[in-house]
Amino acid sequence: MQTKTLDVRGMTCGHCKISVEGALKGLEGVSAAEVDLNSGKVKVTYDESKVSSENMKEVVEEQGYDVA
Ligand SMILES: [Cu+2]
Repeated sequence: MQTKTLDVRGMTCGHCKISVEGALKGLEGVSAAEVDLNSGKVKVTYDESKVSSENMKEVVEEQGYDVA
């Protein structure tokens, strides 16, 4: 297991938090995702043999947010 922090832009409320966390947790290999709305940081715990940061970026962007 590995931990990574994503920088996500455009999250403003609890709904954004749920959308982003849900999208990431829906990826196979992601075991935890936690959004900090104040900083825009998302802490992701994942299995690097199953999921890449490119996969994470994609699903977050699909929800309408930008990943720095
Ligand atoms: Cu929102």
